[in-house]
Amino acid sequence: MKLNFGQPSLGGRIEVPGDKSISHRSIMFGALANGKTVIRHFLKGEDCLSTIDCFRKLGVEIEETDEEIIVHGTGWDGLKEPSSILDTGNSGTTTRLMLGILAGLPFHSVMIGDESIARRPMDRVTVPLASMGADIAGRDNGRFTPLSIRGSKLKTIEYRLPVASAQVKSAVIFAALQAEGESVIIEPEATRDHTEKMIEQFGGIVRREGDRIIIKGGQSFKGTDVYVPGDISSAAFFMVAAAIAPDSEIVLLNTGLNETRTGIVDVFKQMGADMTIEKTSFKGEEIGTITVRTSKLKGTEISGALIPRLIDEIPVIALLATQAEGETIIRDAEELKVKETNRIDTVVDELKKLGADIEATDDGMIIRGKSKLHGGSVSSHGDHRIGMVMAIAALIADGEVKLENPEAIAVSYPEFFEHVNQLIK
Ligand code: SPQ
Repeated sequence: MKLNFGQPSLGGRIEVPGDKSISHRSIMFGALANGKTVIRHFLKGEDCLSTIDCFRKLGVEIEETDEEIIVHGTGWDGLKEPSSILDTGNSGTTTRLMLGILAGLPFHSVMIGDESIARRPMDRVTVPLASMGADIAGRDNGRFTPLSIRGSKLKTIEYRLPVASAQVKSAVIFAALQAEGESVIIEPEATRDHTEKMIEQFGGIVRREGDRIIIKGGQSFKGTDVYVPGDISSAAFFMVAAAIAPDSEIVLLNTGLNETRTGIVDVFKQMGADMTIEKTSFKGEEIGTITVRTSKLKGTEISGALIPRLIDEIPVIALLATQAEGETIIRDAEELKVKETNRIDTVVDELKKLGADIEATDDGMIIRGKSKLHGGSVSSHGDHRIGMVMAIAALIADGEVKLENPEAIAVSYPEFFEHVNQLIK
């Protein structure tokens, strides 16, 4: 795809698609609940469609209209042995969270994903699940897909997560919900808490005591209405675009502002961005309007407890940092190496091709600004977030950017280029 925008100003109001993490979980809880769940502003990206497909194969009726997704929940007991392989596509969330669900169900299932999923570690989930009694086999001792899951009776667990991961936490929560008694999960750093919030939304109970999450097994859920807020991880691309393009202002309506996801807002403040936030409503998840204008930015340091609160935004924050005066240092972000691609390497390599002064470190990157970006040939490497970073970089680049494999963007933001075109003044 040839991107030749001519360094435009940007302006306008958009609502980004629904939050990917919340959309996945709304299908999962909707299926596990008894009765009907109606989901509005669901993300119809490829990843969440994979989750729908897996639950259909487990016997759940799911209706799709333009406005809503309706899940006819079967309850835990109503899920059926799938007669074909569950294909989770490119979605790490689907693969890992489904493992926690399937581990305790009384049937056999097989799960497979795409080439990127086949490279991503699943032992971070299969190891704690095995200690709860799960029977999961897979390539390289259960480390990689394809995986075969034979449902078994699960025991409780007290588990300290070795990495700050909402996917591992959520998989263990799903398994703990099926064990008899109380399980405790201890987080090294707080990660996104959509699973916990959704347990409550569907009528269940979860306790949080400091860094301990306490889950009682044997809970059943009741179908409900879910509104999915705009995904702050998608909004991030346009927050950055507005800050770095000349004479620009972008308003992002109905964006999710859950505290465990707003690390990027903190970074914008640290870097001196011209941004306002207005909280508009609260229903299960906080929501608000984010407005960003062209900004004079300064470099910053991003590390520690902030990292899980912005892990998926780091690639686009790297682009932002190329347009800030001084040095930006990102530390403690080794987790980036096990995403759809090794996002430390892919973002560093691709931004370099457009003239950025950026270098990879063992656990993050160092970016020196401010650099003038130029045209060039880059690739998404099949990673939706890298594809979108490069398209936003093309907005400020002097010259044409050729983007290879832009299709990957449909994983989380099918309307991305429509919104880019709408915002060009
Ligand atoms: O679902 P997937 O492929 O893992 O998606 C990513 C993304 O960039 O969209 C990561 F590659 O988001 C993860 C996120 O990084 C979604 C997620 C969740 O919904 O629980 C949690 C994070 O992953 P992790 O491994 O830190 O728990």
